[in-house]
Amino acid sequence: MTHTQAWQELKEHHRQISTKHMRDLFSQDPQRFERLSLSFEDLLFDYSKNRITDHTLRLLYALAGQCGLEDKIGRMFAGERINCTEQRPALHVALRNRSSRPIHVDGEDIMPRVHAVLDQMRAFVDKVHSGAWRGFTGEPICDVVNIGIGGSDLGPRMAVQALTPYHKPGMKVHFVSNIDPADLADTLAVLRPETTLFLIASKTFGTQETLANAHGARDWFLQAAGETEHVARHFVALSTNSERVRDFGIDPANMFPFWDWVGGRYSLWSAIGLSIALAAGMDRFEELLAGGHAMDEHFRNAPLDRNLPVIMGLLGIWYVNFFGAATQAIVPYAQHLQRLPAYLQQADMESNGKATTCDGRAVCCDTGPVVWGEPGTNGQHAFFQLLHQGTRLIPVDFLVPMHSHYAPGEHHHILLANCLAQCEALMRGRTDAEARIQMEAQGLDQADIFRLVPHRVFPGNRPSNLLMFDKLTPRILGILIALYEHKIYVQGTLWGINSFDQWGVELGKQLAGTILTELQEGGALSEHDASTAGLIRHARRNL
Ligand code: G6Q
Repeated sequence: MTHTQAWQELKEHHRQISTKHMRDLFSQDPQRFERLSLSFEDLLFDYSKNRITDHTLRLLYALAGQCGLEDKIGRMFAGERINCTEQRPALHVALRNRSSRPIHVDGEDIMPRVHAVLDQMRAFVDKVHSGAWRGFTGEPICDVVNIGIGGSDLGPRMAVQALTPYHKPGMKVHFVSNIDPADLADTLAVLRPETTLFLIASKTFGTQETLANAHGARDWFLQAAGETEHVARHFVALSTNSERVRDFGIDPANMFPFWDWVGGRYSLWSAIGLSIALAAGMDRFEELLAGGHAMDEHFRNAPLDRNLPVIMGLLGIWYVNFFGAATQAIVPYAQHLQRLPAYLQQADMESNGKATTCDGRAVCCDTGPVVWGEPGTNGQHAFFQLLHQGTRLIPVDFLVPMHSHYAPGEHHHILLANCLAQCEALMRGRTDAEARIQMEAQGLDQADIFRLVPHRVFPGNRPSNLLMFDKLTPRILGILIALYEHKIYVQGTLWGINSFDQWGVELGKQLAGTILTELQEGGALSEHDASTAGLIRHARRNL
């Protein structure tokens, strides 16, 4: 990317535009909002409050073109092995392919397999909801516990919470991920084994935390149930690895499969989404898939300059690589999207937190930013101070529904007003003169005004996107998640990195093994640095 003509021109253009204020760009162009916003179904994407002009956009589209973005998008949908280090396709789009278009992997159309698992999920979910699936005492299931971590936890956990208004009455879904025993203990404390169903969610079925928690849950269950034959009514597996599922003691008939071409952090659309379907019903889960598919079709077909994920991805590159922005804030003005920042943190940082290009060379520019955030309005009373007056440039994505699922009226209007006010304030800031006028109106004397002006000035010119939609439905949730997934792919493609591997996570899976043995079994320590060795000895003395 850095060798393209467009990159060089963008560098020069950045020098010119970095002194321009968005206030002026707005006052010079009354049509700026109309020109720099796009609709997709009931989603309105406003990107007019960015530090861009038409020329910036032209150069960014040229950059995408010179990096072969359209070809790379086609390669993903065609099932090519774009996950170059693991030699796999990245086909989460197949999981939500609602068209009759076949998708091939090694010459096989994988769509019949995808549909078979969806049918299996529907049959199971219907049985649980109707009470046909019962626990070992004959009571119906009313609590579901998803045991998984990382991609086998964050997506379903976020989506289950997002779809709270759609939850089936009498059905509660819980999540256990952390190996800290507090997580499992707190969850089990409020449950009855007779009416609890455990979903052991693990692509590999080899993840230490998940297996330890699954064993803990099974021990807890067997203390009440006694006979291991009852495990079959209370434990199902969501995995790609049937041998390990059998070794754990789960009947492969109770396994919901998926495949190695589904990345963990892209897997909520697969059997890993069973907790979503159990919470809200299979019809709602399929609406989520349909939303994701609608965004896929848009991403595949829309021209670059009308393409939401492409525009979002390019804007992100503009800030990371030209303005030096190190982080990206995600602020949903929707309580039920509370887990969205954590979900996107993994989706983005695990995908694009890389410094090596697909062909094995070091990248020569920054890649994925730190992604973080909290829902509004809570965030306003916490970190927004730094967004407004701190020394760093932090682009913000705001998300807000127009309507609430809950009582209409003031609460939601206050929420919406706050969201719009924050976008406006970040863009406009407050000038010296405006700060003075405000303080004069408040009756402050001139000495105080003089003293306080520097503190009450806001520089503004701080960029944000606004994603505004009608209501938080399964379909719009699917659209939003797919939008971010594709944005991440656009950026990974331009940076020339592989967005679909995660060697940093694999490292974590290997590291603790030796130290665990040393902690548990004593004996001579293997080669460690002095600090680690000292800490292990300290822990041994105090365990
Ligand atoms: C996601 C990562 C990682 C993974 C977890 C759990 O893309 O690969 O977060 O999802 O480590 O792995 P398992 O599902 O195999 O237990």
